Amino acid sequence: MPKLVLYTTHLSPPCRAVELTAKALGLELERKTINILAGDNLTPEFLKLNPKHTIPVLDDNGTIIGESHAIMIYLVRKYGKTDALYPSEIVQQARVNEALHFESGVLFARLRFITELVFFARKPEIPEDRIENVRKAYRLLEDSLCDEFVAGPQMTVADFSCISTVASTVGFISLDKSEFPRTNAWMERMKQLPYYEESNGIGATELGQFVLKQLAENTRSKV
Ligand SMILES: N[C@@H](CCC(=O)N[C@@H](CS)C(=O)NCC(=O)O)C(=O)O
Repeated sequence: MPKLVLYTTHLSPPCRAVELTAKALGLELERKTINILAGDNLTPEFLKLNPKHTIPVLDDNGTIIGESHAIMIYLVRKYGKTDALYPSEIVQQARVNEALHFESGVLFARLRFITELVFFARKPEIPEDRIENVRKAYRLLEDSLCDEFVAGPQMTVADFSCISTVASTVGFISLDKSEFPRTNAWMERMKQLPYYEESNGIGATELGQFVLKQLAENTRSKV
């Protein structure tokens, strides 16, 4: 078994995406918890690992990788017994890459535009245009979900990436079943994974609740 160290926290969607991937591959991770709100990611030691000061960061016996999408692909290519989670076939791989970039550039970016305001700028409410941007992202996901999974009929790392963010956002911006039936069905499918709750469900729920709690606290401290 390789010695894989992951700098991570359950609250972070990209960290959870990597944790889902590791579980799917049967890999054990040594988790080192990084508390971003306490500034653990800004220490000189951490900045040496990742000057971009983001988590997750993987340390695979001295090989350091500091980006969830890159880490997931690395783990599948290096340790996967098959290429199912990140297909080698060029067209299938392009579909997975497309969904990974959608997660990074749209789904996660729009969540982060909110969490930064709530946790760091301490805003008492989420501006309506940022909520609307998330709803538009839900719509884009719904309209592109024409198969069982986000990049086709098989589950891939793109599903881990997208579910980590969407399951977090729904904690404070609802994803109505009648308006987004395909997305809700896909989420239910992902929840069937035996390791889903441990690797993603608990942390996603925690993040949603934490956003709501922090908004209430920001409101109180404004008064
Ligand atoms: N595209 C990156 C995004 C990573 C990211 O922004 N992580 C957040 C936590 S969810 C973080 O580390 N923020 C701290 C910072 O930017 O200083 C990935 O997927 O790894």
